[in-house]
Amino acid sequence: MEFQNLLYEKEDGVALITVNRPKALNALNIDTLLEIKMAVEKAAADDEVMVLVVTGAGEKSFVAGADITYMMNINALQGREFGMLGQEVFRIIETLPKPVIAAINGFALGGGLELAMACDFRVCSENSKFGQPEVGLGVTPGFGGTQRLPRLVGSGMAKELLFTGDTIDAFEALRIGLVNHVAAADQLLAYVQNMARKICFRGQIAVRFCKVAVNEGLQTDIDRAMSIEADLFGLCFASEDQKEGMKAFVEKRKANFQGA
Ligand code: DAK
Repeated sequence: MEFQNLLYEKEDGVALITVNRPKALNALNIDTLLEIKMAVEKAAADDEVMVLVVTGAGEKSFVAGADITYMMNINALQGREFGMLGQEVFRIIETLPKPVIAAINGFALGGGLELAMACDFRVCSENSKFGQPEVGLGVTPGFGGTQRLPRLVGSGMAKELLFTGDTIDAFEALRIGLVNHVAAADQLLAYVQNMARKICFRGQIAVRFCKVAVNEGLQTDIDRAMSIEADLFGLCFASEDQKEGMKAFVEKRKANFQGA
């Protein structure tokens, strides 16, 4: 599969998807969104891939938003379709049965922050900048930003960022819980790849069930959420990984999980 707007690499169970339009600071146009969808589906279908990492090409930008040069002349119907495409692609990432980590290497603005927020968690470089500047362009965020930002940082902080369009730096993003870690720019990918590899050594069925339990549990009431957790916990006992994990513990050795 040939990609024009991104790079796809695979190493040691980790698929690295790099949005690659550095001249436009990796802004998202329709083709790029469609390629992200294809790359994510390719990684999802590949049994050797256990974790996905999403990043941006160049040293300056993760993704500086949806492509303003495309959006400036579209009509309401095209705007709706563009928004729905971004929402669909990001929802695929959010619900993918494999962990997805955003390695944010610079600007994560507008659609770029929305892409990062659709990932399971975020790690950024010290030079990163975050914001939802859409109100300065006369639009609302359209790829899930009004919904995921308050879920991540709370409604007051989200509304401040959405209403002002202000940009915050890496350490403010860390403080408000938008990112989990800040790494030196030249260490970012190695840092994230280490985290990804650590996940690869765990029981993959259990990892995937954790993602489902968190995602689905957050969408429902606590009693239903506990029931979802109990069902998934119970299902783990139908796996070889559970037998191997517990046997390895008793035998005082590292588990050799097969993801089965
Ligand atoms: N789109 C297109 N091109 C972009 C871009 C973007 N979002 N961001 C940067 N570029 C391009 C610049 O135009 C410039 O191109 P050339 O002039 O060289 O051809 C090149 O990238 C380098 O950018 P700068 O020269 O501006 O670089 P600086 O370091 O000076 O500034 C910056 C970097 C990130 C601060 C600045 O480029 C900037 O402010 N960029 C725009 C950031 C932004 O506003 N992002 C949010 C985009 S809006 C919806 C659906 C979707 C959306 C909304 C609604 N509905 C359906 C309702 C999504 C909205 C967005 O994401």
